[in-house]
Amino acid sequence: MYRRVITYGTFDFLHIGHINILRRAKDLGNYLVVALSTDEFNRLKHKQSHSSYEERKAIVEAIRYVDLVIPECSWEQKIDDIKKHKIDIFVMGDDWKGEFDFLRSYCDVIYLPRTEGISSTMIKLGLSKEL
Ligand code: C2G
Repeated sequence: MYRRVITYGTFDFLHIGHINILRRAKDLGNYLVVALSTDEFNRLKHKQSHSSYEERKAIVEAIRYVDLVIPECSWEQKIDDIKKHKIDIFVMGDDWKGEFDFLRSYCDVIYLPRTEGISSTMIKLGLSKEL
């Protein structure tokens, strides 16, 4: 039977932490939707992404674990996304632990451990893992 998973993010400077969460999210089911933050929504998150939405979308769509990429334009769209895409499992890294528990009325909510020692910010600042 179909187990449909969704996760959200900016996925700028794609790195192993992103790949790890996408792989684990897909392993929880058999269809993975990624809601990718638009450039405008990044501004709402006070994030400036290096790559445009179009570039980040093309990169995330190229990942074997990803079945569909949709735009994330607002904080409020998650319930509609879950209904529209018939989502069974919502997945985020555990830096978001607890933030999305309200979605438990609509689907399973799973927070997965982040990958230590890597972040888009570190890459942006040119820091190595050892720092
Ligand atoms: N991540 C991870 N390990 C890292 C870095 C990121 O597991 N070292 C995970 C994050 O926990 C998140 C996903 O990768 O689940 C995408 O990370 P970001 O692009 O930083 O996403 P964020 O800005 O947290 O957006 O509505 C939710 C927001 O859009 C989440």
